[in-house]
Amino acid sequence: MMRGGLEDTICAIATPAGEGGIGIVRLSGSRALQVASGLVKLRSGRPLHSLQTHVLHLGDVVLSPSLHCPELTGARGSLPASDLLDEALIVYMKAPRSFTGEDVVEIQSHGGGLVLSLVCRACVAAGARLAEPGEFTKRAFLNGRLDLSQAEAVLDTIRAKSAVSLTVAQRQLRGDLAREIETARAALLGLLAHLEAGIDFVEEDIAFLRTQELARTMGEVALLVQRLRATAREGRLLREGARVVIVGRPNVGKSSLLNRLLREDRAIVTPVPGTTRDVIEESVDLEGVRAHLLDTAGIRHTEDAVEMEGIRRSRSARGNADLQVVVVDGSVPLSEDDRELIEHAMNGKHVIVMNKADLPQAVSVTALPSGAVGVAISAKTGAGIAELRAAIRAQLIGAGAETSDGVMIMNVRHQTALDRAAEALGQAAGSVAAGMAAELVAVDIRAAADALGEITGAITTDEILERIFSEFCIGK
Ligand SMILES: Nc1nc2c(ncn2[C@@H]2O[C@H](COP(=O)(O)OP(=O)(O)OP(=O)(O)O)[C@@H](O)[C@H]2O)c(=O)[nH]1
Ligand SMILES: [Mg+2]
Repeated sequence: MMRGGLEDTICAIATPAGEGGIGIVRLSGSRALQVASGLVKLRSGRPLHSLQTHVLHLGDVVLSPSLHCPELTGARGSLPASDLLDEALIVYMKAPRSFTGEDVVEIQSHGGGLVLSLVCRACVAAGARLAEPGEFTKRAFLNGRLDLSQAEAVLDTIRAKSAVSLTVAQRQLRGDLAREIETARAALLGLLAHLEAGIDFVEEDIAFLRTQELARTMGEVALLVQRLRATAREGRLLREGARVVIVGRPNVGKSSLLNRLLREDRAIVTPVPGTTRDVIEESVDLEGVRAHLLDTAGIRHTEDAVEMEGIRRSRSARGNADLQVVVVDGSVPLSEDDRELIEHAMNGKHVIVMNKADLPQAVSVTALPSGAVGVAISAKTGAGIAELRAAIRAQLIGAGAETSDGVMIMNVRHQTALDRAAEALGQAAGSVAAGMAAELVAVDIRAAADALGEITGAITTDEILERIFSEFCIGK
């Protein structure tokens, strides 16, 4: 629960738990300097309220004797007066030129758990309140420093596990998504203004704004919404990582391929068909895109109960995969089983791998059905692995993520808001085509504009904010 208003000065440890070279306690609010004065003495001897903004100053963190510190009583009994806790660098960022848009003081001490918790406790004793999770970022939003999509991009940046998802998050943090959404929303609000004027003064149909112009603007916005929605699939892959399942007949080299891609001997490899019985899952970075690789049991007819269960799991893993890598043994002709597996994979994203290229080849990539993406490799020597990685990556993520102007939807909340906007725009278009009254069209355009406004936070509720910021860690 978010309690407390913007008038509180809040504090939190902003660096991760555990030991580190430095650790930072952050203060934000109108009394940040005053609170800091209660525990920091500058080496220069100057008072804190005269601090130059955005400059580092050396100081000492001093604990007041009234501070209650159970951690220290065991070792030293009660604290002596003016106990020196640590030396620290202090930076003051004067409002509004700070992350939150408020007065911010950061105390950079050594990064020990006890040191930081005592600094934080001293801040509370000096009049600050402990921050809720995400409260610094929430303040940045409430103070107009960030829109909601940018605030979410802060979290995406912290959580980014691959270079591409970091790029997308950074683009969003810079406001690229917000700009596109706000342009579209402004266009819809412009239409509404016209329509409402029409409602007030003409009291008939949409004479005030020519139907053509109305349809054209709505069409443009619908196109943009559509384009953004289309990126959500790839966006999900970036957020969660792609599930890439390796399937094939027994003994074709699936586990050898997994080990190659992971660059470690993760799965057991033997010349015995039916070696792998369980699904083995490991994550790997494919040139900036995170993938969860699943090695599976070779698919064949068998009476062995354990192997049958393994094959059942292979098929089920195949069912929720984002991409199938079908491995075939290139040194023997394609079997009926191979063809079935290839055909199944070609219904979605796939790469057909002709393995064992180091042996004399019985089939080549050209023998694959047209439309199949095929790569010849040798899991044994490593030949073709780079091409395979590139092929998998290209299938998973189109060029969009790399181009500088490509805004991508990584966030489920944005996706559902866009879905609602699209639906409302569809209804509005239907009403215009059917020659319905302006009021009716206006209702749907308003709904579309509001759905877009939820993405940037122009339209928002306490529940939405609560849900978003509670996902953050404390100190962010
Ligand atoms: N010559 C050659 N042998 C390979 C290659 N890849 C795998 N093998 C051999 O093929 C055999 C089977 O390899 P695995 O990786 O266990 O095959 P698998 O598809 O996982 O087999 P199951 O788990 O039984 O379904 C082993 O003897 C490997 O050494 C390759 O590129 N070239
Ligand atoms: Mg195997």
